[in-house]
Amino acid sequence: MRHFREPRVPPGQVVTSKFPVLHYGAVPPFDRLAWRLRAFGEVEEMVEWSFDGFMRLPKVEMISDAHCVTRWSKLDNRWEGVAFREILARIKLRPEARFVLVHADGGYTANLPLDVLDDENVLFAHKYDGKDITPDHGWPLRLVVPKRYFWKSVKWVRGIEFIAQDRPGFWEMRGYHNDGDPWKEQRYSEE
Ligand SMILES: Nc1nc2c(c(=O)[nH]1)N[C@H]1C(S)=C(S)[C@@H](COP(=O)(O)O)O[C@H]1N2
Ligand SMILES: [Mo]
Repeated sequence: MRHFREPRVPPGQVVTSKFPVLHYGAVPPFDRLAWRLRAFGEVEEMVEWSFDGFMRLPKVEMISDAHCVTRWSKLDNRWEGVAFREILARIKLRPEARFVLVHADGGYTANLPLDVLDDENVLFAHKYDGKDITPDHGWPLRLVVPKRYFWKSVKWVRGIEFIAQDRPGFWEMRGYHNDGDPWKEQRYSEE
């Protein structure tokens, strides 16, 4: 499945063929037996997946573009993983759930409205271009949200916290725009 918005490259972006590595802090170690993905917050019951359990979920392949707020865009990224909607179908949300704070190993977070994540092009990816994602790009699991700047595509995802009121994530607390729509050039919040 391919998902592109028009114009294909958002304003102020430059296309690169490289795949830059960008993150705050160190690449977290991966412990296959200890690893869990947790859905919590405004849910009737917390849901938790082990690594092997998560890998048994139905997979999809999606091709999308990545737009970093630092102005590089990388087109035609072939991701494979579990659709966000596949996860959503396995969780009973409370009616209060309207936003999501996505948590990574090491404390990085990003916030997104639930309706932005509840889209057919959002997935938790474990493969890139047919191969396991490398540790520096987020192994074993990264979120991919093509409609937002790439900082919201959280690497090393471990938690999906459903919340009633929006709460800023790591970069959103440090001056990045709360919404981060590349086509609206929502890079930084107003002073
Ligand atoms: N856990 C975590 N995820 C993260 C980040 C981070 O610092 N920690 N940086 C974000 C930013 S700013 C970008 S541009 C992309 C970069 O992804 P890449 O290194 O695979 O290109 O990851 C995003 N996801
Ligand atoms: Mo970024």
